[in-house]
Amino acid sequence: MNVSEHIEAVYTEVRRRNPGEAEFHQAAAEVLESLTPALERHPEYIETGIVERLVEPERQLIFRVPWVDDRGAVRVNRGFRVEFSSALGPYKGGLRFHPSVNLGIVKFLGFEQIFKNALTGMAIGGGKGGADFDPKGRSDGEVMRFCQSFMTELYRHLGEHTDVPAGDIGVGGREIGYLFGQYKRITNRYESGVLTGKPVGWGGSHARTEATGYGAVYFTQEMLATRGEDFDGRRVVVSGSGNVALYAVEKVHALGGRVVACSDSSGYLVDEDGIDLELLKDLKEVRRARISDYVEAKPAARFSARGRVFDIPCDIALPCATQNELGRDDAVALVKNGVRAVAEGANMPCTPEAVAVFREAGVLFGPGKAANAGGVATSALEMQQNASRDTWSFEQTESRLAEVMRDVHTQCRTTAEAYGGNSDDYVLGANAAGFLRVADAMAAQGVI
Ligand code: NDP
Ligand code: 2IT
Repeated sequence: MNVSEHIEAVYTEVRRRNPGEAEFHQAAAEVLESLTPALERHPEYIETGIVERLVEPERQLIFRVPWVDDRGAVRVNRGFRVEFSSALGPYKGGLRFHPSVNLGIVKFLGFEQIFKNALTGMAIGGGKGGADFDPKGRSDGEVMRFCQSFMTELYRHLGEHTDVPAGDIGVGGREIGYLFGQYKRITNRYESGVLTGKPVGWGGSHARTEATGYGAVYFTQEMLATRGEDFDGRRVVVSGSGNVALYAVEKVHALGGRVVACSDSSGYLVDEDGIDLELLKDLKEVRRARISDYVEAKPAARFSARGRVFDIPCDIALPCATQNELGRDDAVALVKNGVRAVAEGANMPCTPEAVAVFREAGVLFGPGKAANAGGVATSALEMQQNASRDTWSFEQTESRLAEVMRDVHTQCRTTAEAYGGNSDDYVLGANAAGFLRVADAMAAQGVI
């Protein structure tokens, strides 16, 4: 069997064994397609079954999460934690609370996380979890009881050297606080490093809140620099208006760009003056409101419940909401409007068809594994601070983040050049570089 046949056989088996998990199939296909040159140079990875082992999580947990709502009614959600790979360190990756969460989504996210975490150069394995709980419209008390019930099951699988969750969609500082409190209560241990994304003041790291959005913009800045360009004076569209999107907007503005549109699941917002970030932060971080409310405070802006945010002309697009939010038609519209660069702040926001459109048009494209790695990298910095009982300044932490993003960018380009001959192929570069680091560790650790 040659390398292509081997990869095809692994993919066929992934589909057969994981029926109905469309997002996991999609994520696996994207990585596997990039591995031919790496496996041709390393036949020992085929002999030791590295790829077959990588696509099978080390452990998958699914559990009942019962809780009582404010009216006294019993609710039941489903919780997940997929511990995908511990080759490089404890399982590491966020928790997502969203009604769309199912096993296939958690597995796609956990699989991506393995390679992303490897790219950061830190000692972190890959995992992901969450629940089909919808925090929208829930009181703080309801969210607290849900988090306590979730942790009452999950705590036995966690530990600072075992599995270290963080936030993702629907999980921010509030939820991490409740989860940490329950873990501490059950275990009777103040184990700071068991969760990251904690608020600053009791174990959280400066710049973790900002890290994913800032990191995605740093990565884009590096991509633009390869063509002698930068953010200054550029029009930018950012989708989403959550944690990643807000801090992407903040950094774009700091670098002289202008974000003219953003979105949430109810529609999108255009503000030609540039998004007023203080207003948007107050709406989203404090009031937990909809972006349509922005227009009440700023009537010159326009909200649209229909249509597509990526139809708004821009030089740079940063999809920062959710998977498969940017399809072929969006990509065609962006290219027609002259987009120069696209970087994925979210995980897998661009469909494979959209990525193909960018590739054909020669648009710089930064895949999520590389572009949004700043969040988890700063989580690893939080773990370092917790382990040494130290607190670094914002500046010190942000400069480490910037250094990691520059290094991830360089790794993508040099690996793409070495394994495919085209240093602009960030998809190949990110997948191959992440894979090689994990594969080396797996080969050394034996068949486990
Ligand atoms: P948040 O919950 O803070 O924000 C999510 C944003 O995306 C909201 O604006 C939300 O709108 C929108 N959104 C979510 N789901 C959908 C959907 N199905 N359709 C349309 N819009 C949707 O999450 P984050 O900002 O933390 O995460 C955003 C993305 O970034 C995710 O893909 C996540 O996996 C990824 N990511 C996050 C990291 C982090 O550190 N937080 C690190 C790396 C990647 P609404 O409020 O209306 O639901
Ligand atoms: O997708 C991601 O990288 C995250 N949600 C952050 C994970 C983490 O452990 O900080």
